[in-house]
Formats: sequence, C-alpha cells, structure tokens
Amino acid sequence: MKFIVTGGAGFIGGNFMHYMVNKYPEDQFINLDLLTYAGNLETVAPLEGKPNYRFVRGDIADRKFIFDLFAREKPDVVVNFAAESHVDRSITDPEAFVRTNVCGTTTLLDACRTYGIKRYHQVSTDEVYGDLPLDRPDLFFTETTPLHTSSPYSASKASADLFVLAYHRTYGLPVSISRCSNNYGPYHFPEKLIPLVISRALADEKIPVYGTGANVRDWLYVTDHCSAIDLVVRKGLEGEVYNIGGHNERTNLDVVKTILRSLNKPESLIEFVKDRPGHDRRYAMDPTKIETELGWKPEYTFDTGIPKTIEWYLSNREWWEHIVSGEYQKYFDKMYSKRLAEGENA
Ligand code: NAD
Ligand code: TDX
Repeated sequence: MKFIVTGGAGFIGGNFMHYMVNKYPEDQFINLDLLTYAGNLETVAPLEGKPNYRFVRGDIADRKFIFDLFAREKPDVVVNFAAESHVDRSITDPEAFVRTNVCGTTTLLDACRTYGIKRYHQVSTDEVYGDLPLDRPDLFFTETTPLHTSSPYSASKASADLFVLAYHRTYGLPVSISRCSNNYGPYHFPEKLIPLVISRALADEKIPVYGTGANVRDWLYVTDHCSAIDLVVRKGLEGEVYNIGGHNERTNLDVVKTILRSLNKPESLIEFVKDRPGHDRRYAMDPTKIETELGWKPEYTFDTGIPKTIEWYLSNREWWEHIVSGEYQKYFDKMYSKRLAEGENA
C-alpha cells in the first residue's frame, strides 16, 4: 500500500512516520509537509535513505500541487496530520488556521474523490468537543458529544471534521476520524506546555502558567496515539469517529510541578501569567469505543511516559536547542537544495 502522510515533519506526524516506516517495510510512505515553523526535517532525519520513505515539500491547500501529486502517486491511503496546531497562535492569527485546517482538508478530500482512495484518515482533536466543568469529574467526551468549540483552532478542526463526514455521506468517500487528547513525548515543539517547561527549566528560565494553573488536560504518550491511528486506518469502520485517550488527567500546575521535581528545579521558577482568552477548563476522553471495538490499549501512563519524555529531552538537547536558536530551519536547504537544483524533488 502507498501512504501519503501529511504533516510528517511535525510532532505527532513525525512520530507516526518513525512508527509506520519501521513497522511496515512492505508499504510505501510519502511524507508531505510544507515545513512551516512547526515542521522540522531533523525529526525525520533517521528515516532518510530508507527504501520505503520519501519526503516531498508542499502545501495541502495548494490545489494544483495536490492534484498533480495525486495524479502521479495514486496513493491508497491518506493520513492528514498537517495543521496549524497551536491554540495561542490561532488567537492572534485565525486566518492561517482556516487556510490549512479547513481549505487544506477539503483540497485533500477533493483529490481523494477525483483519483480514488482506499482510506482517508483525519487526525482530529478532543478540543472539537469544547470543555468540561472542573467540578464534574464524572463527565467525559464520547463520540456522540456535540461539537462545541472555543478557540479559532478548535473551530477550524471541527469544521474540517464536518467536511470529512459530509464527503462520506454525500460522495461515499471511505473516511475515518480519530480525536485524541493532549499528546506529549519526543519531538514536541517547545511552544507547547510540556516541552516548554522542560527546555525553560533546564535553562533556569521562568515558567509561564496561565491563570491559576487549575485547567485540566488528559495526557497521552505520542506512540500510543500512533498505534491507535494505525489500528483505525487498518481496522476502523468507514464513516466512523474514534476517541483516543488514556485517562491521564492532570492540572497544568501538577504537570509543571512534576517536571520541576524530576529536574531538581525550584517551584520558584513558576510565574502565574494572564490567562489564555477563552481557555478551555477540562478535557477528558472516553476511549471505550476504540478499546472495545478495535482492541486498542495504551502502553504508557502519565507516570511512566513523563520520565521517558524528560530523559529524551536530556539526551537530545541538540534537537530542541536547534529550534530555540532557529538553526533547524536551515536543514531543508542543507539536505535538499542540491537535489532540487538537480530537479529531484525527493
Ligand atoms: P505540529 O504543529 O507539530 O505539526 C504540524 C505539521 O504540519 C508541521 O510539520 C507543519 O510544517 C505541517 N503543515 C502546516 N501547514 C501545512 C500545510 N499547509 N501543508 C502541509 N504541511 C503543513 O502539530 P502536531 O502537534 O504534531 O499535531 C498534528 C495533528 O494532530 C494536527 O492535526 C493536530 O490538530 C492534531 N492533534 C494534536 C494534538 C497534540 O496534543 N499536539 C492532540 C490531538 C490532535
Ligand atoms: O506557556 C504555557 N502555559 C500554560 O499554562 C502554555 C504554552 C500552555 N499553558 C496551558 C494552556 C493549556 O491549558 O497548558 C495547557 C496545555 O497548553 P498547550 O500545550 O498549548 O496545549 P492545548 O492548548 O491543550 O492544545 C494541545 O492539545 C490538543 C495541542 O496544542 C492541540 O494541537 C491539540 O489539539
């Protein structure tokens, strides 16, 4: 089978590329990524040269580019990770989120409709369900919870989900959607809470905690998300949505304190700052459907995943120090400029 995986130079897409390319040597994987500020080819550098892996730079919202690529490659499966993914950025620049997350998704869907596909899989998020109150720990998001978004980011993701389901109902496109809780682990861009805390604490810099730090997130180790998507793509039913989460709820303040303790850094580094506008209070997933119907089980809990993550950031300082310094953005030129000049787009 030939896969096009979009956003494979980002955090989760990059982990998914490692997971799939190594697990399925008989399948072909094309990593399609625009390399925005969030895309980092150093994340997938170990895959370069593998016979079942290729990188192609391009924009999922560029209709001509996408249609030409599909005409040439005729993929069997598309897994769409490509997105603008940071809630804070969506508050300052919503337009970029509409372009990539909504128009990029409909462009891919139209290409799938035109050239045929065995499966289109949309990587979505728990944020499409909005938030839950802090004083109702008995409530969880299920696949039938109404969509009720808060931020421009989550509105764009929910909109994309609705298009994916509409293309199934209207055109019979074989689609699936997974909605996952907050991920953490290797290759997580240090604008997001966990890698931000690790990288700043190691430099003895202040840790900004929004509001009182009482907001709750449901954390999942990234390879558990990858194994869930692999299952949904291969065994999930067409037209279905699957929630993914491991029941690992923590307040932000708990997360920050746990990391500071592990790194032997003082809590005095914590600085409470003005809250995020529209800040979702609590996310909590009910993953019963994927567990019972597809037999998915996460391998890690928060207590086993966090030390593993911290260890990775300590052993791979170069990876995130290149991001902090901006060095990572030179990688594409270093690796690809000669090949592009010679007319070989990876
Ligand atoms: P990320 O920001 O780390 O990576 C996004 C990738 O998409 C980058 O490599 C970027 O270069 C690429 N990209 C952006 N715009 C593009 C475009 N127009 N064309 C092609 N490529 C483009 O994001 P992430 O955290 O890895 O999230 C991946 C997906 O998973 C997103 O769809 C996100 O909504 C979803 N998700 C994320 C989480 C989480 O906790 N991070 C949880 C649930 C769902
Ligand atoms: O500096 C910070 N201080 C802080 O208190 C940052 C960056 C975040 N926070 C808080 C805001 C959130 O309550 O920490 C929590 C986690 O924040 P983010 O890492 O920005 O993630 P979140 O907004 O929860 O969204 C993430 O999970 C769902 C991903 O970025 C999304 O792409 C995914 O869909």
